[in-house]
Amino acid sequence: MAAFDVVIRGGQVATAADLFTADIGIKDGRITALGHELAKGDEEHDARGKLITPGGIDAHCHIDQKSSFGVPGADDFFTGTRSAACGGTTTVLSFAAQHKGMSLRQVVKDYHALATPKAVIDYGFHLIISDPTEQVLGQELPALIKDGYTSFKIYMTYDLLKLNDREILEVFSLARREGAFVMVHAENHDTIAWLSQKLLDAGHKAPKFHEVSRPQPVEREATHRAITFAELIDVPILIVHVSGREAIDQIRWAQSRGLKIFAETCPQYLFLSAEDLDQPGFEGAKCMCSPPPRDKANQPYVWRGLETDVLNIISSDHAPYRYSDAENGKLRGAQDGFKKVPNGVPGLEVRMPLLFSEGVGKGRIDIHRFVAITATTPAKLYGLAPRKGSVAVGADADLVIWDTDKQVTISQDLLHDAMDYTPYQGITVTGWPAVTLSRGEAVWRDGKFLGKPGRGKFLPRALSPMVKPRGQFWSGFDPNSGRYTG
Ligand code: DUC
Ligand code: ZN
Ligand code: ZN
Repeated sequence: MAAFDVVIRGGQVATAADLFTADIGIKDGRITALGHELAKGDEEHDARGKLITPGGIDAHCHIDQKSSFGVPGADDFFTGTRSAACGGTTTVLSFAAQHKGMSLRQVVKDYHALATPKAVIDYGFHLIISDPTEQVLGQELPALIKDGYTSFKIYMTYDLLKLNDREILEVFSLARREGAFVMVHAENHDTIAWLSQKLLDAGHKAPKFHEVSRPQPVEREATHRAITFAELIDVPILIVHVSGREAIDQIRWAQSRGLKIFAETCPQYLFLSAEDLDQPGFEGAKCMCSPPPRDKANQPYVWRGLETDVLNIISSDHAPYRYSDAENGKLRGAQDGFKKVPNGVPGLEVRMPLLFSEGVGKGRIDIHRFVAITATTPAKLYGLAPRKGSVAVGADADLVIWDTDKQVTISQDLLHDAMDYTPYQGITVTGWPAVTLSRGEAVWRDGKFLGKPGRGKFLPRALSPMVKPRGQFWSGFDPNSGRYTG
């Protein structure tokens, strides 16, 4: 019997810290040896002259989830995870979304039923908390955190999802007590509602007014408010899908004061701009997501934020609504205007290649930073390390062997999701995964998808050590015990 099921020979391995040439020996889905001239494996990959990175972790994607309007997304767990794998992502964290009145436990069961038979790569769930009742906060959520659902997203906007300030404080307080991690969608709801109404009253229905209705100060204010609440409660939080300089400045300010505020951005804020919302007909809807892409001058700020670790991770926020579908797609809004368009853009498959090409290839970030923001830091923040997110003995063999010279012009017909468009159509990137391995098994090789539905495993997640409170409530007051601790 061979010592290894799989050996990857002679690649140059990049981690968040190191760059070295080694053979990688894999047994039972895990890396069991890193060395030179390892014994033969049952299967061999020749990676000489090739770069190897950890498989990507996409920590924010919406798969088989309905929008808050009840509009279903285009991808199920097969097409969603297939497209992730073909673009070098080996783990997805998707959402189990509670709507008002639903039991969280039931929501989780329902999402498992969707994912179990179809997922091609490993997956976990963040919860979305939209109805923080006593039952939910007192019983269901603490029990689910113990079962490995250690993070949850809350919304400061969207009629059917948003929490008020008091509810946010309640959720933050619970997260602190249980050691869980809260992700915050930070936009000021009433301002968006007021601006949108004014725009629609004046007859401004086109997609470009989506950005006008959600300008940067709206995101800045909500980001600041979330930071303030996190400081009061003394709980680390993560601001999701940070779009631009105004919010980035708030986050940098908070971090410089020693607060544990983490932040995520997405490819749409690096590669799209508000100009893309202003296209002939209703086409601009293809680039509508929230927060919206900003002006072009904003893009370098987002790159800078990633480079300097103000922004700690990059996720796709894959929220796939087809264009040519008047009921469940972007064209829903063609009649009544931008407010009716489901928000979101696809991006699971192109996140890694876009970042590799325009980030590493163009010298905006180095290869270590690329690995950190696409895999290692999301693994650490969301309780997946050390099993996921690096190349190390004992870790799952989730790896990408890159063809660093391959030029690809992104086009929807090359992609493997269930969409009818990509907002990145026509962008040429240099570098694409030649092989994606999930627990040692090639799920993408030389342009062919090889995975099987149902092979992906659910990942219960640990509490993250990065998410420990600093130990001091504001002014030493503990709202749980009612006592001063400072
Ligand atoms: N905004 C969200 O808040 N979620 C899904 C996609 C989007 O654009
Ligand atoms: Zn969001
Ligand atoms: Zn999202």
